[in-house]
Amino acid sequence: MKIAIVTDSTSYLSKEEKEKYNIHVVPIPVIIDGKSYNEGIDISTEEFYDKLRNSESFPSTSQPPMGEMINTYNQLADEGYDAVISIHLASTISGFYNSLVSLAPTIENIKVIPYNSELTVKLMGNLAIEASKMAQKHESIDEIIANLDQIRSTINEVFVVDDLQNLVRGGRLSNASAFLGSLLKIKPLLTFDNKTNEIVAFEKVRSRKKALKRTEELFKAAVDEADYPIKAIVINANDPESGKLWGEKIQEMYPDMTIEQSYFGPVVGTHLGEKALALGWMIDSDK
Ligand code: MYR
Repeated sequence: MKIAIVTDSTSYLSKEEKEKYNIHVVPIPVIIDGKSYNEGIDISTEEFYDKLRNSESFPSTSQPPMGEMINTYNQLADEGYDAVISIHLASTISGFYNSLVSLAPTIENIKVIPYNSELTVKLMGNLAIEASKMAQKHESIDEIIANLDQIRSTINEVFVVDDLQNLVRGGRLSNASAFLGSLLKIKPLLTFDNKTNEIVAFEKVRSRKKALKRTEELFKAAVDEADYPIKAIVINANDPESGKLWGEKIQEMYPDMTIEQSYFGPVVGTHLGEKALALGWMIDSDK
C-alpha cells in the first residue's frame, strides 16, 4: 500500500525536510488588515512580524478551505497513493482536525486518515517525519498510527510569551481569567495541559529570565525521569539570537543530546506574538 503523509504549514518543516521525507504541506491562512496570506507561500516569517508590528488590527488565522483539502487528496490519489495520513494541529486550538474528520469519509478515491497531533509547530513536524520514514519502509497504516501515538505521548513543551494579549485575544488560553488581573506584570509558563490538551498557564514567574530558568528545571526533571533518549527543540518567534543562546545553554547541560532550532511562523506567531520562546522535548527515535 502506498501511503502519503500530509501535514500543515504550522509544522514549520524546512524545504530540505519536506523534500527528503516527501511530506505534502497544506498552508494555513493568516489574515492581516483584511488580506489573507498563505503561510510559507506568499508571506515569509520576517514579513509577517514586520506586518504584525505595523498592522492596524490584530491579525487572525483560519482553517484552510475544505475545497483545497479535497484537491490535495485527489491529487495524491492521481499520483497513485492508496491512503493518506493527514497530521494536523491540535483540535483544542483549531477546528481544522474536526473538519477533516467530517470530510474524510466523503473522499472516495483515496483513504484519508486525519491524525490529531495534539500540538503544533516543529514537534508536530517531527511526528510527520517519523510517519514518513515508516511509510517509506512500507509499514502499514496501523503500525504508523501506533508509532505516532507512542511518540506523541513523549512530547512535552513549555513556552513563554512576551505579551499574553495575543493568546488571550485569539481565545487560545483556556485559563486566561485566572491570570487577567496580573497580565502585564507576569510571564507565566504555558503548556498544553496533559489531560485536557488545552493551552494553560501553569506557573507565574516575574521575568523572562526566571521563566527560562524554571523551564530548564522542568526539562531536567523530565530528562531524569524518562527511560528513553530525549531530544530538545528550541523555538523562537523572530528572535533567533535568544533561541540560539538558550539552545547553547541546554547543550552545555546535555552535551550528547540533539538540540534542534526552530521558529514560530506567521500562523502560530499570530497567537503568541513576537519574542515568544519555547522548549519542546520528545523521544529521540534516532538513538
Ligand atoms: C485556525 O485558525 O483554526 C488555524 C490556526 C490556529 C493556530 C493556533 C495556534 C495557537 C498557539 C499554539 C502555541 C504552540 C506553542 C508550542
